[in-house]
Amino acid sequence: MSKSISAPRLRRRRRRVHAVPLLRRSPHRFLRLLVATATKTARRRLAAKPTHRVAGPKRPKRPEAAAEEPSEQAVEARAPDAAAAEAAVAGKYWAHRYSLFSLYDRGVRLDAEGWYSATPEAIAASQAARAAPHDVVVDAFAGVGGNSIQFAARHATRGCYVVAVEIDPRKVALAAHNARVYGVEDRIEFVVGDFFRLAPFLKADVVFLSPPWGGPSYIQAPVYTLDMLKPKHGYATFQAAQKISPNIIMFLPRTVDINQVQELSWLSCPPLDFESEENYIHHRLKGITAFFGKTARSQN
Ligand code: MGP
Ligand code: SAH
Repeated sequence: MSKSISAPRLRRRRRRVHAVPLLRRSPHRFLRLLVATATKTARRRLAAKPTHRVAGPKRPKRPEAAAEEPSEQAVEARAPDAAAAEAAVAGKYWAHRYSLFSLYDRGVRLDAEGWYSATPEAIAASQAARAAPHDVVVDAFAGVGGNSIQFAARHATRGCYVVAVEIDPRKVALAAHNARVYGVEDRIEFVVGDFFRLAPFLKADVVFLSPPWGGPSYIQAPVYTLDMLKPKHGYATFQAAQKISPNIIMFLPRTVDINQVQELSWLSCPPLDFESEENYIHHRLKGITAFFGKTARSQN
């Protein structure tokens, strides 16, 4: 179910950058540049985390490939509170595991936020279908990899390239692991960093935005307004993405004020093409996807 609204195109702007460490080597010049100027932010964050190991929730047996993962310690190190939260959330969302990741039984891993935030696989696949075969895609809030994996998987034979940005290094480790489970790790560059700092330095054809909505309690507000997005207002998030590309896909709560979302297209002059789509899993409305620029169907 979708509705489309046409409008003309948009203008881009740029700003300064900070950089971050990559989890693996990058064949791309701009990413090598990021490595060279890496800030110590991510390392400090890791150092501040408790390092003692506790029993986490029961997980399926790991595939052998995971044993070679360099950042395995970051995945396994859990504070007791985090482990408890993970177990509780996993319990609530366990029934959704295959709609989140159809290959769940092959060793997919999620943390607490991942369980309630990962985009269901079928929705992520339909969002990925809006990128063109050779597009470079930035997944700005990559989480445990639900969207990055589908962008990479869809264009597996055509060299689509995904840059997955995520501020939490433990989630990047989980996403990298999950990408290996899906066999698409070669098509994704994982970057630990703050999207708002990185955006001015990135170039891509399409930007995908699925920022935090404020946790599962977001649904308590009858109408979700863009100022409720985290860590910044939806306008600021959209403007950061515009520095990279006018072709933006945004995954938003089902209760979002759609008029406010459409107004984002007017942050450009001329305004961007716009389309919104309701996303259902088993006849349940899970979220709304907004498409801007060439990702809107009116342009295709
Ligand atoms: P939901 O609205 O919390 O409903 O999440 P849920 O738990 O599926 O149960 P239902 O029975 O009410 O349908 C629906 C979907 O929204 C999740 O599968 C995620 O893909 C997405 N989602 C939920 N949250 C809280 C977030 C979030 O904070 N950020 C992002 N990016 N996506 C989220
Ligand atoms: N689409 C993802 C889920 C995203 S949840 C999936 O399918 O797995 C939103 C993610 O944004 C969280 O993992 C959170 O850690 C991350 N995040 C929050 N602030 C960020 C920032 N400033 N830059 C990059 N990532 C950020």
